[in-house]
Amino acid sequence: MNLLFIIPGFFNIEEYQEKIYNNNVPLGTLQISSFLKEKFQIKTDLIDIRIEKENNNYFSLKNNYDMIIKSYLKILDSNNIQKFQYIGINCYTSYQYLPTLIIGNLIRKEFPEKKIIVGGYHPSSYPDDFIYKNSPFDYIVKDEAELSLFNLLKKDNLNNREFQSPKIIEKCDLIDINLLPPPDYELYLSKYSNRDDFNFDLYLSRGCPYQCNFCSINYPFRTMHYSKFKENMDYMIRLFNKFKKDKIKISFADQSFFDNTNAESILDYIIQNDLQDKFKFSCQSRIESIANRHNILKKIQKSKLIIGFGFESANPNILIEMNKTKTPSQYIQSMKKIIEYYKKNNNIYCRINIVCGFPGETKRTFKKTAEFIQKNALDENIQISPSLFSCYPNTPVYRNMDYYIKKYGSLFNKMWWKSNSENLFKLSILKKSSKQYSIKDILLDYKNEYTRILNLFKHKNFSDLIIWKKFYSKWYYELCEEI
Ligand code: B12
Ligand code: SF4
Repeated sequence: MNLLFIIPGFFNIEEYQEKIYNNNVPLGTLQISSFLKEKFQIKTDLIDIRIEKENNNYFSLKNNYDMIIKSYLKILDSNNIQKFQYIGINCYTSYQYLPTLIIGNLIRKEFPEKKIIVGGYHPSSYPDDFIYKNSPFDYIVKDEAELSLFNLLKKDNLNNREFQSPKIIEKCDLIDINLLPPPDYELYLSKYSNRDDFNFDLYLSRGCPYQCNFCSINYPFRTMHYSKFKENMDYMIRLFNKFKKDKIKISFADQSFFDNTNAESILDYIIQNDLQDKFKFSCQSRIESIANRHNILKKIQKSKLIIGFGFESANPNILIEMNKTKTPSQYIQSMKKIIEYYKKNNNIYCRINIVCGFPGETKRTFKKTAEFIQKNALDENIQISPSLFSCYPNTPVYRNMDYYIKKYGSLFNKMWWKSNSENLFKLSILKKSSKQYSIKDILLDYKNEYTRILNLFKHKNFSDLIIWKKFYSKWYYELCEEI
């Protein structure tokens, strides 16, 4: 039995996005790979189309269809697709929906005997998007896929295609993440051994105890035992030595790292083993989970863990609409406390994430957040990461768009992921966040205000800033020309 995983690329993206979308290992897929290897005598391989030489993520699907098909076919051939019975495509984001369809159709046409399984965040939210006349897919697996795939491969009849139309595999029992082997990083390292620019993600929990309105509906929250973390970390270190990789960036993919009861022990482990000198660790955290934990803040400094705080906005109404907090003034105070701590301690910096253009955002609420940052956060130990709100399916915002349309006059692009003509990221942003605040106004404020603020920060990455500014300026002028 053998299974080839495919990670689709993107269409029509630009340098700015390529930098963000391509630098992580496909963690969930590698987890499935090691799990199935442990359960069956199965051989797995993986093609990461995002970074294959033949692929060009900048191509627009509309104008380059034939060329794209040619390059995909070359990639499949050179990776020996003929040798595999099962093909598993990870349609992780909705930006990869169209590439997933194209790859699926191509495989069905050129290699008709293959069984094609699709999973990931987009099929989990919209499985029906993969069901249509002559759909190439055999199975659409929703949500966490380890047990679904295990059951499927156990029962399946390999000799012929059973279904005329795809079969949806609904979520089954929750897997105990402590029973999983470490993700199959070895597969990725051996396949892309020359690559040095990616982040290695490691997770210690799944799901999230919160549900912000802009985030996809989460898996049930559960954490790994500390001993399991050690096992996975030791395995990773052994692999990095084997593949002679140093200066590796390790990101904890946990959605809220400090909600994990083992977080403090993990920091102790890093410090005791001097791992902070070998690797650059980062994670994402809620503000409330550490604001009053002085002891943890000290350990964060020592372990040089870079934390991205999902602050998002300094406007109380927007914070409530986001379901970020029910007590916005306390929340904003906690952010201030953390900033003060970082300002006084020089060992390490943190990152503050901001979301602009959430439904209900007006010029006034936008300014309020920018002013908060300028007043409180200008310091060499703070970085900021402002981004525009993208409306993904399977989020409370997308599902309840009528509420925002009625209350604020917001304007959405429905089913934006099906468009083949544009950069999908641009379509995923609201046309209007509120009645008087269109995407064009937001873009102008966003690029002007944050260019000004980012230039005030002492330590910044100039090349990233230039790429960021180029992307948003070009987009703004495109919108001006449309009118
Ligand atoms: C950690 C994380 C990241 C990490 C990367 C993690 C990694 N290495 O894969 C970073 C920070 C790099 C990242 C980047 C991005 N992310 Co992200 N990310 C997450 C987060 C918080 C958790 C995902 C995770 O690691 N889960 C744990 C792992 C073990 O499981 P998994 O990946 O879900 O895999 C399971 C299933 O998907 C499935 N599966 C996976 N592969 C396959 C293959 C087959 C064949 C099958 C059948 C099933 C299957 O089974 C796996 C195991 O159970 C989710 C939030 C959320 N609500 O879940 C967002 C989330 C997935 N990200 C999202 C987005 C949009 C992005 C970005 C585009 C963000 C951006 N604007 O820059 C980029 C794109 C990167 C890319 N590769 O394309 C969205 C996707 C929404 C959508 N519908 O498109 C989410 C849901 C957040 C949100 N806004 O709601 N992300
Ligand atoms: S945005 Fe972060 S804290 Fe909020 S639900 Fe998503 S993962 Fe959890």
